[in-house]
Amino acid sequence: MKEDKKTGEQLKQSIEESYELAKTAYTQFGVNTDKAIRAALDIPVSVQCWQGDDVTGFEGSVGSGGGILATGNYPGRARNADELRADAQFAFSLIPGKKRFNLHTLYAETGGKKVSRDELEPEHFKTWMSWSKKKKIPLDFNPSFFAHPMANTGYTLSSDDKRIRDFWIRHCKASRKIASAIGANQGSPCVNNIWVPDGSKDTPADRLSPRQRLRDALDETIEIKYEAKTITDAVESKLFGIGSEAYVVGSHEFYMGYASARQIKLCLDSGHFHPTEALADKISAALLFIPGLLIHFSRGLRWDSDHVAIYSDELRDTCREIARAKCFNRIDIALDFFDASINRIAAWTIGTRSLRKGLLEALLEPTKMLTDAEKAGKNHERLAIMEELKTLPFSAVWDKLCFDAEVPSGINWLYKVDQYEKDVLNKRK
Ligand code: RNT
Ligand code: ZN
Repeated sequence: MKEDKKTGEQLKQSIEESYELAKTAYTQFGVNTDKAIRAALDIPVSVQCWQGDDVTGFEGSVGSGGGILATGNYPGRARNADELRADAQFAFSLIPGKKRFNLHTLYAETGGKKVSRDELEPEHFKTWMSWSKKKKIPLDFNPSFFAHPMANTGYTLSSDDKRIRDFWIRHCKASRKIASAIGANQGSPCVNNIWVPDGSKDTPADRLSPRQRLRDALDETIEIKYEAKTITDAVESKLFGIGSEAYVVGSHEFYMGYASARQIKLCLDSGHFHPTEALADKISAALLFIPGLLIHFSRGLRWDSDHVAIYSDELRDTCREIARAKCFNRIDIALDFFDASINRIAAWTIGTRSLRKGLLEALLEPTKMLTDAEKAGKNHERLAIMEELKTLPFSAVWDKLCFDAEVPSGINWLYKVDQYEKDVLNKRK
């Protein structure tokens, strides 16, 4: 493979030419590609900070724990906040469309001082907040219930030890306070997503009590009210984790019920279900009963392995369902993967570009044509159109989107990552 050495003018011309042909092809299906490009660029995607440093954070801890695990040893991991910000900014220059940056409390900057997780304050995120303002990248947030001595029993908010439970309740409260301060600072709600690893390696005898405790602990936390324009609360379910193979307290049914009863958002992570279960089918059902969803695009390989999101059928189906629901205002879109075995900036770029591709493709769907065929009982027509859509000149529209967003089209971004690896990452020892 060779780098495309076209000059700016030549590149522009070839992109525009192919795009004109593509536009005509889509017109046959009544689709306005210009409109779809603008809409796709306008959807914020929350990029997970933890791909940049293998979920390590700045507390000086060694591993993620809590059932999650970044495997691999590719050189160049960001070792501190400045490196993480620089890497993210570089990745953002290769990724089209609106972006947010998703932090964990692990990424607090305490100036070398040890601050207990239940004592964290908004001030420990002030550098993040000013960076976010300056770069116009809004932030999202997560309390961190893992990689901590108080999480060693495998139970946090649902622990039967009141001392442990109260510690994590205080942590969760601190996290919401910080998220709300971030939201006020950036003038848009900060999504605070609660995921707890709590569960059991082997078959428990009592499945109920931890769930009652989790419900009550969450209630105690969300009882503190913040203005809706500063914070969005979400809860994330899971099927199993490493060390919680037999039982996870915060299962899908638990959080579906909880989010619906308390009218908060539900986080669906594409790696958190049985392998043949897909998020696409859950969206329309869940949206009937809860105010909105947070989606973690990930990729499970055999298990919740957190591989880099790719332009898979599953991702594309999920994007289509979001677009069909016409509920972009009720669905927060985020990424959640961490692969330490490949260049981490490439990982961010591949995952986020693939998701944006999925969103663009979804917005290029002539949905009404499909539902009309369905209503008329012509399911062969529905299937025929769906099949034709798959081979329309999508890549020409994608290249045009990248061009409009002033990021590299095609594979050209890869050469920039190579250069950054040589100039910056390889110098980190
Ligand atoms: C874990 C959850 C959770 C984490 C991040 C780091 O299984 O998916 O979202 O990946 O909070
Ligand atoms: Zn997740």
